[in-house]
Amino acid sequence: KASESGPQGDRHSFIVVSNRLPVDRTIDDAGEVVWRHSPGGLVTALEPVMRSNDGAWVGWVGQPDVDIERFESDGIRIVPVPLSTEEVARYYEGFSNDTLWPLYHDVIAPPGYHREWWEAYVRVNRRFADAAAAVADDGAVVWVQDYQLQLVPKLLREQRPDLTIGFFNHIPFPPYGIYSQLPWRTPIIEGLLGADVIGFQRLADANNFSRAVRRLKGFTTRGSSIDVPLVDESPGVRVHAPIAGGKPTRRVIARHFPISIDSRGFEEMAKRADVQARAKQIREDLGNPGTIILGVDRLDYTKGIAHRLKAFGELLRDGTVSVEDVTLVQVASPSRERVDAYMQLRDEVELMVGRINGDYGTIRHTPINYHHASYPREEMVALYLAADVMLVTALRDGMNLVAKEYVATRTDNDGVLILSEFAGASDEMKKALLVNPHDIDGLKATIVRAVSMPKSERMSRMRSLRKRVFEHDVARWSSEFIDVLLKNGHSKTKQFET
Ligand code: GDG
Repeated sequence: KASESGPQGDRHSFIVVSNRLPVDRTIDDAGEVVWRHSPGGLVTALEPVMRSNDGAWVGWVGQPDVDIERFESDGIRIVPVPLSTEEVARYYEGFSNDTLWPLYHDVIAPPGYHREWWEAYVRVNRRFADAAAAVADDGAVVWVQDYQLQLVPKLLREQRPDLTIGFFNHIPFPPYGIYSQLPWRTPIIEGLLGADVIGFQRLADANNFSRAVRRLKGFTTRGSSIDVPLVDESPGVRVHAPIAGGKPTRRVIARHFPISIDSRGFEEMAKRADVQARAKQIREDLGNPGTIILGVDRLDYTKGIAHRLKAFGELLRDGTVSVEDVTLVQVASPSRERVDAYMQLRDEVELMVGRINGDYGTIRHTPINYHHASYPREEMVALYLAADVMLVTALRDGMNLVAKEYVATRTDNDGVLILSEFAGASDEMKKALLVNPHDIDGLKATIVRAVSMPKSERMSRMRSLRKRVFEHDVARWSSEFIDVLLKNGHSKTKQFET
């Protein structure tokens, strides 16, 4: 359906814009460029909508200084946005990952505020908006993803008032007292308000955002609705009831749409004989311990890895758990390795792992089986299946998909999920053992409770968790978002298949 790329052709009625494209550019042994499809949850959810609505995906290929023509990958039109080495350093590693990321996660690490990072952020957001505008058909639906692109909704609306624009924030939105530190707090709010619908993970995030809008812009908010005065009364814009005696407004919806996973996909993988055999092998290779506790995280300071290591180390020190009975497997996938805070974190975590293993290990048993590595999806699922207890101790997390993935793979209805109340997932996963990871004694008591929980309780909790994760999968998340978007969007938007 998509026409050939070219200056005029190639217009689409559904466009997803995200920092990273769902494809990886790799160079094979022969020096040839190979595109590998990387099927994350977002891609799985959006693929059907993409196909039935002539969709395109706008984003960066993940490598600096390469300018690539539009192309097709697995039926999806790919529209690459180039970034220079300097832009990667300033817009991506700098402003996105060293300013916004720590600020939006409750300043767990100190955010850096640098004007040249902000300038690059503005410049790159404009490039993404231009790229989306160039391929958007008349009245198209554009869905912008995440904190790297918060200015895109406004920049896009300015040049294309015919579009219906959605935005989804995958990370938390902080309370105003924290958000207000940001020197560029007002332009970012204005950037987001260019959207018709702004989605957040939790109700609390949406409320934090609405409060920031009231404080910084003085606009009226009612529930999830925000009245944004119309500066430019472009024809076709759906005008909401004018404020008494004031200017006409457009309505922006800011509410929560908790993201999820492709639950069936994970379940199917968990049922595969080879994956189950691998899970058994993992248990054997670990010496068949009584209990395997698992942690799986990007190596990120928001994930509370040090807190869980501290709790586990103290349990060994106290003799409450023994190295013969309990093993902690920790997968820490390499992440943002050029950002200082991440280098420091790696040192901190690896020092702790080394100390605990040195203090409590024996020739036969190593308390913490630590991996600074990234694994194929099959191996992750085998690890979930091998784990009796899944330990999620994030200090702040938009959602945390790992918690949902663990539950989806447990077709035997067994296994205990320990889940931080600071992860968005805790709003839905009430039958997990909820913890405050800052409370080390509480965390230790919860680990002990999980290790000794009777099977009947494990199963009744897991059944209820599974029900939630299967009823609310990522396909439902995207269709709910798109439904609300179409209802609140532009009148020019034509028929759209969800
Ligand atoms: C952000 C928000 C929100 C991890 N290591 C490997 C691997 N993973 C996969 C997991 C999971 C994903 O990465 C991580 O997702 P999370 O949700 O846990 O965390 P973030 O990366 O911080 O994601 C978060 C999410 O966006 C979605 O909105 O939930 O709050 O921070 O799918 O399985 N996958 C493979 N190998 C690894 O080594 N294959």
